[in-house]
Amino acid sequence: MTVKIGLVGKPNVGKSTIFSAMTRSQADIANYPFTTLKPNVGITYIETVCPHTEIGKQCNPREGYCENGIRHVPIEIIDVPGLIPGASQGKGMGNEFLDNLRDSEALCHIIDGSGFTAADGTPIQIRREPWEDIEIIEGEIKQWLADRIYRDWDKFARKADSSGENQDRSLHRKIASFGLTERQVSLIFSRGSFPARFTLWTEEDAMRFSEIIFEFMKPIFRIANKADNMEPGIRKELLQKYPEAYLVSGEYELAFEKALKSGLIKGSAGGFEITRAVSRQQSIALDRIREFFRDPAITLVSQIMGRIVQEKLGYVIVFPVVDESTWEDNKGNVLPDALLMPAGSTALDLAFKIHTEIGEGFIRAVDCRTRRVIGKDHILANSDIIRVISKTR
Ligand SMILES: Nc1nc2c(ncn2[C@@H]2O[C@H](COP(=O)(O)OP(=O)(O)OP(=O)(O)O)[C@@H](O)[C@H]2O)c(=O)[nH]1
Ligand SMILES: [Mg+2]
Repeated sequence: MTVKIGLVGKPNVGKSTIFSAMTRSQADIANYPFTTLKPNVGITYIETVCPHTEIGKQCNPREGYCENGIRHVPIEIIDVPGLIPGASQGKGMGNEFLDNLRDSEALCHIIDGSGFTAADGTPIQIRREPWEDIEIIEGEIKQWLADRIYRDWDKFARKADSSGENQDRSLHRKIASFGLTERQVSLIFSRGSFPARFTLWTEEDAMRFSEIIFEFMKPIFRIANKADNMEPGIRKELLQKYPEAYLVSGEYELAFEKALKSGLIKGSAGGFEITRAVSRQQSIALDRIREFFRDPAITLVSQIMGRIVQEKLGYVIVFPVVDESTWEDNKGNVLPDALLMPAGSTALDLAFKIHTEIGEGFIRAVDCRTRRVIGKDHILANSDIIRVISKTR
């Protein structure tokens, strides 16, 4: 199970373009709403310095890859069909597509920075303020979540109230598919004051509860796409309203990736050279792309995921090994696994992630850099190389 991130937004904002740039695959892209009819699922990578550079041996990744000492750790990206006002009620492509986001840990809300699309994604000639869509679309997602929680509520409430079971436990079971722990549910539950009996809950209570859940479990990151065609005033205002928003251009990044792949250019997005004879038109386009990415306010979509997963969600990348001196597994593979572990994970959590049996038989672990023995409660740090010693191995 890897970390999953969902791309959401109204139609025609460039979700599939961003998806293609991130996953280096080809999703359907077109300037009309509902180009995407089925979710696209793909892999992108987050980058970290690979510890193999410390021991002078090349690693053998089981998943992802390693290039020039940078380990690329896979995560999953889901590009869903566009959402329109009323989506949670089944309008547009219907809310079944929202269900695809159920197990996404965070959502990237893509908005059209250029403003040349209406609320339903239809192309328009006069710019709209791009932040208008933030409330509309995010409101739909919250409503969808509330509906999922409130679905079959009466039946659930009657049963839970009469069972005498602890309320947290009942509620946890009801929303099990959202992947929260019982402790998290208790915490959310204690944050708002909810009626003492489930049968007394109103739809409003469910909405309030889902809002707290939402903030807790589905952080939203806003990404303004089409920044290549954004008015300076609008760009400034957006960043004032949403200082954490990223500015990107899926289109330019995709063009850059393609040119790089075909060998037309060499180097980074903001500093590439053209290596072959190109037409004047191509040369102008490439210069414009290079210039665009030189702007420090612009982020590469391929780097956003690393920032979100590591900096915002607090994941650490941990390398479990079997041999503490060679950093190999028992088949001689050097640093075979790079595992993403949630913030605050312990050595015991790692043991369970490797295998339930290893977790159950946990004896102690070793920090392979310092060769120090660590206990089950030891909190893992980014780039830790850990050997777990367990009754089963
Ligand atoms: N100027 C500019 N246009 C872009 C950019 N990204 C995408 N587009 C254009 O926006 C249109 C929509 O792109 P898609 O990627 O199909 O949009 P989508 O959000 O997946 O749309 P749906 O699948 O209909 O929900 C296409 O014409 C793209 O070429 C960008 O960064 N800049
Ligand atoms: Mg699409």
